[in-house]
Amino acid sequence: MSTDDGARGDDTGAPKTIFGKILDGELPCHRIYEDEHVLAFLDIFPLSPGHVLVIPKERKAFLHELSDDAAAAIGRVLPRLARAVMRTTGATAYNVLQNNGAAAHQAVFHVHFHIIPKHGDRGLGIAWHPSALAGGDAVALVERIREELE
Ligand code: DGP
Repeated sequence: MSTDDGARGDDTGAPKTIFGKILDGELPCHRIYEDEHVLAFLDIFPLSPGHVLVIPKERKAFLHELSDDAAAAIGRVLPRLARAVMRTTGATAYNVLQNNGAAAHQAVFHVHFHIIPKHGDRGLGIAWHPSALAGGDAVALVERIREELE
C-alpha cells in the first residue's frame, strides 16, 4: 500500500512531528495517561470538552504501519480512557476517530486516536454518503482482501 503522503514524521528519517516533540518533552501537553507504549493527552483544538488524543510511542504515520504490540497497547487502554472521559464530561455518546492520510483529514503524521464526546451539537460532525453493497462485488472484494491479509 502506498504511504507517499508527504511529511511522515515517523522513524523513516522524516522530520519530527508535533506529537514526536511532545513524546520527547520538547513541547508541553495536558497529559492524562502514560505507559510504556501509549500517551494520552487533551487535544489542543477540541471539538468538544473532553476531546482526548491517544498516541502510540512507536513513531509511525499511519495505522497500518503499527506493530502488533503498539496496536494492542492502544486497544488495551482506549476503552478505559473512553470510560473516564464519559464519566468526567457526562457525555453519553462519543466518537473514536483515527485519520490516515491528508485526503482523510490527517494533519499530524503520527498515529493518533481521537476520543470525542458528543455534547449536543458539539463533537464530531460526520458527512456520510452510503451506497448499496452489490452482492457480486462483495464476494470478489472479500476474496481479494482475504488474500491480502498477512
Ligand atoms: P488529525 O486531523 O486527525 O491529524 O488531528 C490532529 C489533531 O491534533 C487536531 O485535532 C489538533 C491536534 N493538535 C495539533 N497540534 C497539537 C498540539 O501541539 N498539541 C495538542 N495537544 N494537540 C494538537
